Amino acid sequence: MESQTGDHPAAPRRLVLATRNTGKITELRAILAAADLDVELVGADAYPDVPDVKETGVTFAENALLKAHALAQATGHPAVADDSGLCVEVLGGAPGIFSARWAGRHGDDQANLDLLLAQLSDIDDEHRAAHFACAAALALPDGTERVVEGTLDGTLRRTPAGTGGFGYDPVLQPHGESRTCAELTADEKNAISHRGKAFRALAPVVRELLG
Ligand code: ITT
Repeated sequence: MESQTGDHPAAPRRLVLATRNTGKITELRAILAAADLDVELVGADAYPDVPDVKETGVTFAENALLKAHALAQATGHPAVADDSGLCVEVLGGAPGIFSARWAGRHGDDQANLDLLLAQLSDIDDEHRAAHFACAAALALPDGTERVVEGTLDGTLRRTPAGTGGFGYDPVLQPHGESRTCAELTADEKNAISHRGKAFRALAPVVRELLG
């Protein structure tokens, strides 16, 4: 526990980000920094001995809470986590919680994207609606928990475009945009993204619970 006594101002509370996905860490840092929280943000990589938690939940919210609680318990610090994915209408919401391992190997973005495009190759443009979804969770070592959600609606391109972002960004074109998420700047994506919305909603909760 950081000292809060004496004449020195209290050190900022440490907040651990429960992810090893570098694309996400970059986005979360920017989003939480913009919320101007007096916290020291540290990625899960700062705790290499803490094992990855099994994502056994069946919803984004359940998995986000699992990850946040596991890290809060293991580190003794408040932890935030997200679980996110792409939900394709014509696939009944899949890949959904399986987005990171859709082609079999967890985190193989290129293989996941190639498989999805192949599966949708016969689907006409008007039936290619999809959205990104994100649940953002905060867990404290004492078991307190909060979870909020955000979405980004769009349609799926037939061919990838852009080099920014990660995952399925090169094929998701947000409604009202002529570019894919991978063609937006980081700030432009954060302003409209599922993760941006969820973490902006979580920021006041972090402020309230961490003081
Ligand atoms: P952590 O569990 O360590 O946070 P992860 O990559 O496994 O990292 P998720 O379980 O939340 O993260 O899976 C999210 C997957 O959904 C991710 O691998 C992408 O394929 C996709 N995804 C989520 N958000 C995305 C975004 O903003 N842009 C593109 N693809 C995204």
